Amino acid sequence: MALAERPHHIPNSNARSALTSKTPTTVLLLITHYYSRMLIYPAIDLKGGKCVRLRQGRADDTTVFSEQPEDMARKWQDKGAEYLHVVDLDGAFEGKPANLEAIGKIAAAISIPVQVGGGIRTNEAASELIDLGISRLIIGTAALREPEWFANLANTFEGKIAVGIDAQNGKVAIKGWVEVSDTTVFDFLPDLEALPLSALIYTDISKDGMMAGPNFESTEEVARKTSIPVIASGGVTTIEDVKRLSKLPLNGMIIGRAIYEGTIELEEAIREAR
Ligand code: AMZ
Repeated sequence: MALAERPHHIPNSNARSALTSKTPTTVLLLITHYYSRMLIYPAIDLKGGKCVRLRQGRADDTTVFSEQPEDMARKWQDKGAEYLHVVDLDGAFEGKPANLEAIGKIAAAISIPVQVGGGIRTNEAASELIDLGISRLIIGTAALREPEWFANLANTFEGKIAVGIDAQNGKVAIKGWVEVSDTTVFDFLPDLEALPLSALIYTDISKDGMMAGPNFESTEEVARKTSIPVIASGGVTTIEDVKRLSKLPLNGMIIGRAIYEGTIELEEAIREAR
């Protein structure tokens, strides 16, 4: 299919009007988004320095997949990944990065860009990760709770900051998903529109790690209501899920448990998402 015909390459009217209020770097990012194909982001979640997966984000439901996360990073890169998604779970629970050593090893082991989220709540934490070579920082809790700090961060590290929106029954969850705020996802979106963000990572918590498919409806609704490039996360389980998400106006999708349990072959997902 020609690029221009692909549904996820047709920006919505929000996106067009938003262009006029953006800085040159952000305009470049949006144009890159318009012409690029969908990315598959293999996920590495870190807990105690190990590569794990949780179910619905619960720390008491952990499966360890590797003691050497940098080996996993190399494996996903060798299978063709173009971008890696890393979550510092201890960081998200504790409110400050807690797996910097493992993150540094991952960044040093591979040449593809890496995005990292979990516990980034200060400029110092952000700078430390940027210094380790991380290309994109994902901010969840502090984007909701400290909007002025977050706006500053987005401007300081323009092009490197993404917002992570984790939804529990339509409300934004924070602090390692232990707390659910009163803010709905759709109330939160307009506040983000004016910021120079490189991505919005949308996770439906009830689907995460459950191997029962993503929430297509809410993902599509989010993607259609924002001009920020959206990355879908949570529940991608089969190649049919990948195909169906590929038809939505997304920047890409994160795949976690499915590539560890083998219900999706990463190479095939990358082929299907082109
Ligand atoms: O699985 C969890 N309990 C979990 C998780 N995966 N809790 C937070 N996170 C991720 C979010 C986002 O990428 O999806 O951590 C990041 C947000 O962290 P913070 O500390 O900024 O809220």
